[in-house]
Amino acid sequence: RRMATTNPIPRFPAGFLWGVSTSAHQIEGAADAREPSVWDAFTAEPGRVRDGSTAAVACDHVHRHREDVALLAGLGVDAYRFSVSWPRVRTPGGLDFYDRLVDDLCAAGVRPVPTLFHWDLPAGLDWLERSTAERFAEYVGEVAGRLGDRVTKWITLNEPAEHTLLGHALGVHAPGRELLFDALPAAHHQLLAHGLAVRALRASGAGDIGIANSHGPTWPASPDRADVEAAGFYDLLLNRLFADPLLLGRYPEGVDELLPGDAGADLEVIAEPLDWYGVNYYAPTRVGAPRGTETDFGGVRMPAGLPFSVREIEGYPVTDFGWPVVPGALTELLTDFRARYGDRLPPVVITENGCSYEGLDDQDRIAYLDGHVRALHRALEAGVDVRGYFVWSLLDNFEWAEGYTRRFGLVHVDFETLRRTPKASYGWFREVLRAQRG
Ligand code: GBH
Repeated sequence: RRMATTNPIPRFPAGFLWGVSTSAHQIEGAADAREPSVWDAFTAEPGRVRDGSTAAVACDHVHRHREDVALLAGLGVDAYRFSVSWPRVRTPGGLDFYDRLVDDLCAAGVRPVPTLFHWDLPAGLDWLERSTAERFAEYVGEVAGRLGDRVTKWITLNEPAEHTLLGHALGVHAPGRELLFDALPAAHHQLLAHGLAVRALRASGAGDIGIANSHGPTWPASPDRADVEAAGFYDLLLNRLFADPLLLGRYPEGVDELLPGDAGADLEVIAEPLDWYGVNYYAPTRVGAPRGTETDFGGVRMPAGLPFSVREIEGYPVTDFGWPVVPGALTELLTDFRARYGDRLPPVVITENGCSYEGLDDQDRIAYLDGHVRALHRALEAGVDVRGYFVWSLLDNFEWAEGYTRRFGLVHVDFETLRRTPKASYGWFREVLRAQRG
């Protein structure tokens, strides 16, 4: 067990946004009061979720949001990142819940930062179809019309990279497709949906707009050419495929034939200027040449036959999920981003960072977060314009294909009684925030 150092965390600039994140499907429950999503269909299939659970109740947040807002207020965060469930908004009265939540947050002095899509696509819609992007923009316009008088910071999508990889290429997340490289149209249509959503939000006069993309440094398994090339390809697929069109207005070379034929014509929409860029960061990935066998990617099986293989990172502690704890890789990621995108990179917000550990006295989580906040400060000192940091997550929740077996919360949830209990890390983060303001 490692303890956080006792040196105070360096001071972040005034106005730096401290927050915590959640997502609708992972915490809300109240599944009977919304349309089904692709995740409801997926979890109903045997064998899809490790503990056979569903998110029908989850943290029952819809009925307990007052208690959760009080936890946010007690923590002293500036902002709360949650997601709006598109299937709930499609249900008559569904927006009322978010209306109340936003009111309660404002009353508690916590700034609401909604994400408009965090993987819970309405059942019957499909990211392989271009029309889904248009439907999304209509829904976004509806949400902005209702919440835009109080919400001044928006996130369009959460991690289209992971939704494409895990949901459409490898089939370990909903909708459970195993299309490998044929999944890329789903990526393009999400990026198009993002661009159309930015336009819909701007048209409604909404404030600061960003996206939350999953990124991490890719480390070649060795300096050998085959490993370096494989790592470069992985970096292209998971990082550049999503950042380049948004920030540079073009797709990286080498993916053209995998995208829909007319993709180029959409780049102007996709590259609509952003007010800020959200980065979800957990761990670096070590990648080498293919080995002709399955490999393990943070608990996910990567099939043989891909042009790369994910390798274990040795020499670092790992979380309960098996992901390595490498705070320095966050500094590396951000300084590399700044070098690659230069002035095209808008101010950055870390929209997710966190780890899964068991227990209420979660000193390992404290060590993880402490290390990453310091690493973020080093990126700031190195000239990266970082404006905020959000911990994933406020609550233990439905961790997708892992069900309730991985706990990421600052607050423990007993999934029998739904009782919330702040962990040691909650108290630690509260003191960090207090010291930053003192
Ligand atoms: C996020 O996805 C999601 O947005 C959120 O909903 C989810 O609850 C949270 O993370 C926790 O999983 O290379 O072996 O170290 C993050 C997706 C996939 C991040 C794999 C890190 C690397 C594993 N991630 N990953 S490894």
